[in-house]
Amino acid sequence: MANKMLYPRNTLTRQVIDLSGMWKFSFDFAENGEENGYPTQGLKDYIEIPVPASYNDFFTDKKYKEYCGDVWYEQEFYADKSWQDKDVDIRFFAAIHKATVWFNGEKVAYHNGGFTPFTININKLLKYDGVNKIVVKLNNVLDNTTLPSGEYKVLKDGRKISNPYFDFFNYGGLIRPVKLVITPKSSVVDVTLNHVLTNTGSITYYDVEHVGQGEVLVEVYDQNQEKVAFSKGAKGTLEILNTKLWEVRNAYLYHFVFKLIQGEKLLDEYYLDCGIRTVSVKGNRVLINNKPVYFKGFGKHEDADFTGRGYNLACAKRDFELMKWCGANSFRTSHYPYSEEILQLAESEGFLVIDELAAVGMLKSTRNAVDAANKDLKIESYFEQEVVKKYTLPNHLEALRELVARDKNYACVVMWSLFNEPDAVSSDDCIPYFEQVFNLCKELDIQQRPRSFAHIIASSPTKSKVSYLCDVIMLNRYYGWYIMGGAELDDAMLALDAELSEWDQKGKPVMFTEYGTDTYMGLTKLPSVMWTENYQVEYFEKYHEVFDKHPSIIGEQVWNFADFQTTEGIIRADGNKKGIFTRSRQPKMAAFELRRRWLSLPTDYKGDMK
Ligand code: GCB
Repeated sequence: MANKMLYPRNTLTRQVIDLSGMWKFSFDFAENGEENGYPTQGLKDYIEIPVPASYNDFFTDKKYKEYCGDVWYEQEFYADKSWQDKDVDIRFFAAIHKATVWFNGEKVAYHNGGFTPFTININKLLKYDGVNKIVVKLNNVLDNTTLPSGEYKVLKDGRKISNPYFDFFNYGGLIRPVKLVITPKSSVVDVTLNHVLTNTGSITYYDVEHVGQGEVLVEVYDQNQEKVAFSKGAKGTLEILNTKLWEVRNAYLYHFVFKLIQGEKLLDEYYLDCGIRTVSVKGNRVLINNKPVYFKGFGKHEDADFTGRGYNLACAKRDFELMKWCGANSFRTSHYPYSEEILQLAESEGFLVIDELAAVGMLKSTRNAVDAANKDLKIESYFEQEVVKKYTLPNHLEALRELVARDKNYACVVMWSLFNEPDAVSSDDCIPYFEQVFNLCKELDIQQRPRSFAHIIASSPTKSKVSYLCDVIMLNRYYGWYIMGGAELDDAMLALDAELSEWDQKGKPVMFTEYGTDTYMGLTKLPSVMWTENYQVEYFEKYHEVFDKHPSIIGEQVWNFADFQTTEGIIRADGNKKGIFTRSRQPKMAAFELRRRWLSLPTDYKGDMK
């Protein structure tokens, strides 16, 4: 069974073994790991580093931090004889950006796309009388076909360095766990849920895919461990009376159990803890359970000291506590799919998630942030390139298939963001590209979540060629920062106001997915100047005054939750400083202002505004 997406769980019939820990590792500056026999004989001249993590920030020499090319990882394990009549898979939760995997010397997988999982069945190659060896080659080189997109530069000494078309550090590595998943030969391989609300409660339509023998049985339990619904068969419905719905910041999760049985015998058991809710768009409102919601929150990054983009559950926990303290109820997984465990936290904390693909940098510019703010942007069209039509589009569609397959059942995922700041203005060639991505999303997602992309300022209401595809318009705007900053802030607000009046006419919900200012923690000045903490506060106060006047604005997600690492350059002082919190997650002045506002705005804020 190809690429099982189900999140691996230990149950009565399943076993999961985490291979996290120190792995053998080596950089491959000469790009000759294969000639040197790494796939069959293992790594030579290796060091040991932790998995999961990005490798970049462990070292003191810049050539390792900035490394661009192939790296190698190796790990060993012993198999248990009891696995002989089971399916044994290796699941890579994420590998940046292209991965080739050898198992016991055989090439077993190639995966392109760094932020979604892939699974490899190793039954036939497993050894029970000796050690088993996994060897992985990763490549983090960016080009116009990769998601995210960029290019590289070759230095005089022959080293490559990344030149991203995006504003975050191109961290590499096995950034999420690698696990062995041992399942029975007859097992559940996929589950799809969709919910409708009724006068008496709810009906969940389910579809269970399985391999091997057995009959499917589905049970639903409430939080008191009471069985509230039950059904037989691979497809069917589950009616729940007086359903406790998953509500924003008030999540209720049901425990769905999927069993494969043969007579009295349990062949397999899998479970999902998930909320029941609906999401829809009506006029210029997004409705959760048929009630309008107002999004308050952040664009984020998976980014922290030492681990880089690596899975960091402790940091994720701190982030949720800080977001709750601010009164936030939502975030966007800018600019790539986040760890599944973060979605699980959002599911139980009742956060609204805008789930974004790594389709970022589709604007041919290594000055991304500055160009993105240029209203009259004239650049070489991204979507006119033959390579983009031929290779990037299929990569994009595959990344979308993997994302929807991975995240389709989460109640917290309420919207798909299919691109961040693409060049949607300079050529009509973006139209067929966008149509295919938007259409595939609709086809794949049984819950028909709203689809959108984050618009750069050049994608104005009159110039954007593809906004008509969006169910919700998402705007990234930097009036008062990249344009008309500082002393021009009042004029900047007039420009913002004027643009929003045009969007109001479209009759669609409009949501801010980015607005913010770089702010150096500890810097204050009266009167304010750009980069000070009090300028950041003033900027937000003024934006919010404008938002409050416009009926179509259904949400505000500040850029960014925390300061984060970027490529170095003249507009980045050790990274992007637009965080409301520092990289070590301590509040700037603006955090208190957001808390004041967001705690006072009800979830259905503007619900009755026309
Ligand atoms: C943007 C990008 C985001 C950048 C941000 C900035 O428009 O979407 O990735 O970090 O601007 O701070 O410049």
